[in-house]
Amino acid sequence: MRVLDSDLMKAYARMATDGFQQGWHERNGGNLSYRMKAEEVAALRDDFTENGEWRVIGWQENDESAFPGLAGEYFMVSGSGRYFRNIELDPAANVCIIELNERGDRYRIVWGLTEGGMPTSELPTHLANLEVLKERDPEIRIVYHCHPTNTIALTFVLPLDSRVFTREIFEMVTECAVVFPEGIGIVPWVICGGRVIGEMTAEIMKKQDIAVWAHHGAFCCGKTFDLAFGLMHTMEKAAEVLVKVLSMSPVKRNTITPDQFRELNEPFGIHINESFLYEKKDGTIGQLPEA
Ligand code: 2HA
Ligand code: ZN
Repeated sequence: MRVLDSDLMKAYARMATDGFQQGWHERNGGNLSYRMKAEEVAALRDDFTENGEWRVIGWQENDESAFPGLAGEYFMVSGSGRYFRNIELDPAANVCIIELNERGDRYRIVWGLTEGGMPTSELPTHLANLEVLKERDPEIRIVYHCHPTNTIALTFVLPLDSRVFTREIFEMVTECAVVFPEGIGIVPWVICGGRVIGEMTAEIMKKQDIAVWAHHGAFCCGKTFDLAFGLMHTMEKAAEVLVKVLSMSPVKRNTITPDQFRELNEPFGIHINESFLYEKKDGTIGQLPEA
């Protein structure tokens, strides 16, 4: 089967368009990776070229990295400098499939990027995350990075603290605590494309499904494109509500209380991490938990 005719390519391209239409992918912003299933590789293999050059997987610092937990796997990833708004129009020019070698320290392009180029500048960060996630749950295959406006805006006014950021987002839309009960991890501003930010994000992904990069964007993971997109969409919706609330008042008159959050656990079959359900002294938005 041709990659262009596959359900995988269609789902990938649809997600790119959905993200672009949300306004999360200005210019070449954002990147998307998918760890392919063995049966997808088998079905599409005839469409691959296997004479591509093996290349090192380098962070911006030009050091080499290895992802042995992903050795021999195939990934669909966006191209460096490519625009999400063009992916659905011409997937083969803007996306590629890469193969990792048996040590997980070299990759080669087996499909796509027909006009030349490289996988996303965040490739090592995606692989670092996908490696941690595969270990956490082999069904988690997607890592998605975008620039969601309201979430980014909040990184200028909320404390860059996972507990506070998560709690304020949780309070905005009931659904959030149900969809990501382990909350949001926060990475302070660090240069993107490098090892430090990549490893900080992967550390968060050991337990949490979303990492916000202060003054830049967010990373999330998922088992399917629907789940990964829905996760980002849910957080960003709550962030939009919070931006609106903050534009009216620095204080909430009414909100969801810790005990009300706890009421969600049983009916929804979740366990909201208690570290987010600290007592607050008043309705001031962004207050830190009492020491
Ligand atoms: O250019 O968003 O973080 C893609 C990015 C880098
Ligand atoms: Zn970015």
